[in-house]
Amino acid sequence: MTNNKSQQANPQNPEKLSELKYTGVKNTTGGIPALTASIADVLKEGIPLRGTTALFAMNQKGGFDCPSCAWPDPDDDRSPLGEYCENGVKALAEEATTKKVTPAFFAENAVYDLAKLTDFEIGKKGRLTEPMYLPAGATHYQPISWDDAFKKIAGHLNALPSPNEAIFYTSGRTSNETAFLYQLFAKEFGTNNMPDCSNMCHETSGTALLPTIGIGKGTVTLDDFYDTDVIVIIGHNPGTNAPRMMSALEKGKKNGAKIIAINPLPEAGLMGFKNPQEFNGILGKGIQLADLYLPVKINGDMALLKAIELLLIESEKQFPGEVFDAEFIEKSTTGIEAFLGQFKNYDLDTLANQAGVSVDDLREAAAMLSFKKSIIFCWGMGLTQQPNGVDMIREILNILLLKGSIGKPGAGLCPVRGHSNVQGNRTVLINEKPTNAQLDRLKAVFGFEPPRKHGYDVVNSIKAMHAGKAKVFFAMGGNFLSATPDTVYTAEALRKLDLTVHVSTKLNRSHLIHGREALILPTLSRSDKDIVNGEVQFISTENSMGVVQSSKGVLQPVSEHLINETSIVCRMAMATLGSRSVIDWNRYMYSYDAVRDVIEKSIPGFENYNQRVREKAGFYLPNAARQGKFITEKYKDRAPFTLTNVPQNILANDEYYMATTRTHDQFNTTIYGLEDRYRGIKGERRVVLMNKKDIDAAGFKAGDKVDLFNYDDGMERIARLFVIVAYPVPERNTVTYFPETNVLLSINNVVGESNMPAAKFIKIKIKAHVS
Ligand SMILES: Nc1nc2c(c(=O)[nH]1)N[C@H]1C(S)=C(S)[C@@H](COP(=O)(O)OP(=O)(O)OC[C@H]3O[C@@H](n4cnc5c(=O)[nH]c(N)nc54)[C@H](O)[C@@H]3O)O[C@H]1N2
Ligand SMILES: Nc1nc2c(c(=O)[nH]1)N[C@H]1C(S)=C(S)[C@@H](COP(=O)(O)OP(=O)(O)OC[C@H]3O[C@@H](n4cnc5c(=O)[nH]c(N)nc54)[C@H](O)[C@@H]3O)O[C@H]1N2
Ligand SMILES: [Mo]
Repeated sequence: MTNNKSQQANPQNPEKLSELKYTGVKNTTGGIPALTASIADVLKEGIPLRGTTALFAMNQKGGFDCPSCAWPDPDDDRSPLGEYCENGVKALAEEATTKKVTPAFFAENAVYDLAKLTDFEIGKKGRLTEPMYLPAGATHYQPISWDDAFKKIAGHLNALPSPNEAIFYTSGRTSNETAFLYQLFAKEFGTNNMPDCSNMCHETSGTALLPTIGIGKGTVTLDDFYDTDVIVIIGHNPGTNAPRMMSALEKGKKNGAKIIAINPLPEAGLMGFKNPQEFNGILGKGIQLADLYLPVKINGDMALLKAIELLLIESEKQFPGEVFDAEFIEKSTTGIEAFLGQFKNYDLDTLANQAGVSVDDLREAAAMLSFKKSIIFCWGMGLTQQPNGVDMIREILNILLLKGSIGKPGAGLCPVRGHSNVQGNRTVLINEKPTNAQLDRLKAVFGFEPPRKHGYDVVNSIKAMHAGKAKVFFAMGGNFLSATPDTVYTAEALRKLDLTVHVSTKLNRSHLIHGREALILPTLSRSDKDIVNGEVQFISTENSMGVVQSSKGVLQPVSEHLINETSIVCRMAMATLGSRSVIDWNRYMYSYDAVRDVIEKSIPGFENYNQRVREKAGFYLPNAARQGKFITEKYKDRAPFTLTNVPQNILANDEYYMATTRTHDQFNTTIYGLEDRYRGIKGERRVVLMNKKDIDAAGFKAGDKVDLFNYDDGMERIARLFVIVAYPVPERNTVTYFPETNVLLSINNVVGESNMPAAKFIKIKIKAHVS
């Protein structure tokens, strides 16, 4: 069976609607609905026993790390009711399912036909069970032995004229141990082409912070939330994307903290919370979370932050010495004069207008901060995926520097990471831009010369594939096609390759949009028992706050053919490098302890790794900024105030800004269901949230079917068949769900400096649907 070009698989979700029910925005999260939703998910996958066994082990000491988000577990007291949340349970149900995608399934279903399904339908097919191979021109995947699969990969890699024609992607689920070996293999093979999901996620945060505070990570710990004055949550939706953060916010509030929420959407998780792990929370009224909600316009955050600074400067003039921390500024910062000097060019009314927030609300926000010294700023994709995200995060730092509110308890920066081990992957050198110091250490430990030339990030990988400069794409997890921007362009890029390889737990669209040949390599998930030499092993991960901890799966793998990710890397390395290699891959394949020993030698901060990772709650990696030491290349032991600009956002009459977000019922491209419960949107993902005034002005009605267009780079991009929902978003702002609208995001629409896709800032036009 061969494939002709006109029969190309659909890189997008099919244009079909289900049944939208809109019941209005909620104002609390958690409580009974969250509990019942999570139990329902375990039952739906037909896994009550597997599910509950696993649930009791999730996030417990000695158990496994939840495969969902990167929010930390409490250092001591963990809830006996379970340290998990509704969305952690859904993530687990998705992995623990006993449904299987077997060779028989692939024999029955052509790639072309599978691509007619929605991502939701594809994901529900179950766990992958055996390695599969798609020969050139074939219509169906067929089984292949592990040995033959590695031979194919080795053959392709070794045939490349340059190692830089291979690209090795990582999604942030991979353990520290696998990730370290994976980057080691890529480097010994000869390339730094290691794009990862960070390049779409918190690269912006790292880019903003590394040169300014000396570390590209946050500075707070969980305990800081319990004793602080003010927590600002900007561009993040904790109720859905880090639900266990809600317990920390609740505890902080009980201890007297105030919360300011800055978001174009009045997200339920910012407004109120009923703790499903406490009886009062399950049954009671719950607590109000945000003391102040600022409905900022999309990308209005810079104006908002500058307005707050302007007002803080005013109050410092009125109450000298009481608002700013003069001693801290003098001792630990640089550039205050230029920073203060710029404000002669700003006025409050203009900034308020640009932010879309009233002057009164801005004054209230500034008043909440003026006389407080312990402030935590949390942020997520609402900032990092904006074109000026790097600048905005540095502006947040400016505020904390003014207040001396960093490097001490109860205060600091909290980028809320995404994937459960995305931060750990970076720590163990999954990075397309390794530093010379990092490479020197690897060279000293292993004795080979690692490549120095920086590699491709995600956006540059896609461009390189499209330009024919790369020929082999290997993905350690993830769903590259669907997660990345400009879907049609990216699909073209992937189709130009000689070989695409995906190490995966579940079927996804990236398996269906492939190179001339393709491989799917199935692997264990976090909750599966990883048995090596007859014993269940543990791996380790790092959470959002720099704690490294062990994780040990408890479930029987769904198929005897699954091998762990570490074996996949080691066997690929042995097949590809053979006697060229100076690394003992065979040893690492059989001993995670041996891998941890070399991580310890190669990366500072992992002293006594094997011993400390076995301690109850793991260990903290060093973080000098947390102690108020800002060790940067350029400014030595001071953190700089950064001068930034407010963007001038101008729209034509028929244009809107669009932010793409997650629903409450998905993990990135894995769609758990169709219920965005907290937003009251059920049964449909193809929606566009619009302000009522905009709907009227454009002559539409709520419920109308529309097509969405983007015209960046002088070309037309179309996402067809969406339904209008009248929603409390700022005027001329719209919100849709990813990945359905990634097709509208130009590959060139990126964040300055971090080169991340600007997925929260897409200019669109909306027209009546034509079928
Ligand atoms: N259940 C679940 N958990 C997850 C994930 C998941 O998909 N499902 N994904 C994981 C990953 S990888 C990540 S990175 C995180 C993502 O977690 P979040 O950062 O919360 O991600 P998003 O849902 O994309 O959007 C965040 C918020 O940004 C707001 N926003 C949009 N534009 C702007 C703006 O211009 N300014 C401001 N201030 N806000 C804006 C949106 O309204 C939304 O509330 O969650 C992680 N956890
Ligand atoms: N428009 C728009 N685009 C976005 C975003 C956005 O907000 N808007 N967010 C971006 C962000 S923050 C991120 S992090 C990326 C996410 O990008 P990715 O990390 O590439 O995507 P995921 O959807 O998390 O990957 C899901 C797949 O991972 C595989 N998988 C799950 N668990 C495991 C495992 O344990 N091992 C292995 N090997 N595979 C596993 C499964 O096969 C599953 O289908 O998307 C980005 N794309
Ligand atoms: Mo992410």
